[in-house]
Amino acid sequence: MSSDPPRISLIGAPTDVGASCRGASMGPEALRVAGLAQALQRLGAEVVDCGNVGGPANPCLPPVRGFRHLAEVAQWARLVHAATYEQLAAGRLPLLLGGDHSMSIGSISAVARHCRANGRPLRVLWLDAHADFNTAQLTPSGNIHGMPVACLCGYGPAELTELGTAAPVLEPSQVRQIGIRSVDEGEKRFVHDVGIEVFDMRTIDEVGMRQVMELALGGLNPDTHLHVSFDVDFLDPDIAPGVGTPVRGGPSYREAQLCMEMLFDSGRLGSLDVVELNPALDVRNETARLAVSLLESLFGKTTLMRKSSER
Ligand code: 5AB
Ligand code: MN
Ligand code: MN
Ligand code: MN
Repeated sequence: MSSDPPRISLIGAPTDVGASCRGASMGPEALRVAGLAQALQRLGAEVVDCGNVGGPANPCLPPVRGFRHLAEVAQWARLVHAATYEQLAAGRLPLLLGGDHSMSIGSISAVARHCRANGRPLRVLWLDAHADFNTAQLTPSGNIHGMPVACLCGYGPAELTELGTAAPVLEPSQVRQIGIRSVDEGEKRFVHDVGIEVFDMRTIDEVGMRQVMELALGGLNPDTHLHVSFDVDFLDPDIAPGVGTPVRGGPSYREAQLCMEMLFDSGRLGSLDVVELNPALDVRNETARLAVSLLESLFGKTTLMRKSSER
């Protein structure tokens, strides 16, 4: 594994047009206030804060033909795609600060385009309470933050499936979902039919986070680019209340830390989204501070010195 310090570019995407509950647009600033850049620098990373992408405001309209704010979500996705691609092309690790989860359509399409251009395999780990695999026909809400995985796999409108690279952006076989515990009825069948590998909470209960992570990270090539899409509602809401769509029964503090530590140990992290943090629902920014603590583990913080043979 290369021991070069990571060169991280923070990119804020202050949008909540993909959700019905407002407030995720304040997520980037809450993560900055919680000391994200300084925490990463303490671990030896070189960190540049690129500031925020400036997209359309939230018009607060009802869904139209199964989508709320489709034009605005698509515009944010294009802007996030461009900002992410620019940092990848410069050889840096983009760390997207959301924003609701629809912005991952922009970041992950840029990552896929970058991997295609460089002939590198891509794997996406989706840490979330939700499968985010709805379509306009299946969605109970019209909220596009419940659709990004489907869009990335080619199921969705052209403005969300064709972003800078040929659709589908992802094959289901490139995706692993972890922590899932809320899937809508139609979505459940669709996830099953396309064959996404899902490590739901029951699996984590039964075999433990360690084995789940070993399986989710299994079969990576030395040059695989790993993208982690971290929806903060992955965490149990008792420890992470600052999210718009909480679901009880998520990973504990310790399980989440182990998940992050094992992601670091993979040595493959190439890009990252931190999404769905909603400071309007948080308590004294504690969810943002928890996210920063987890990102410290993701970027290599350990309790003890580790022998090189343990990597
Ligand atoms: B999130 C729900 N499945 O589609 C829907 O937080 C919730 O990005 C989606 O995972 C949650 O509206 C989207 C009920
Ligand atoms: Mn999500
Ligand atoms: Mn979620
Ligand atoms: Mn959510």
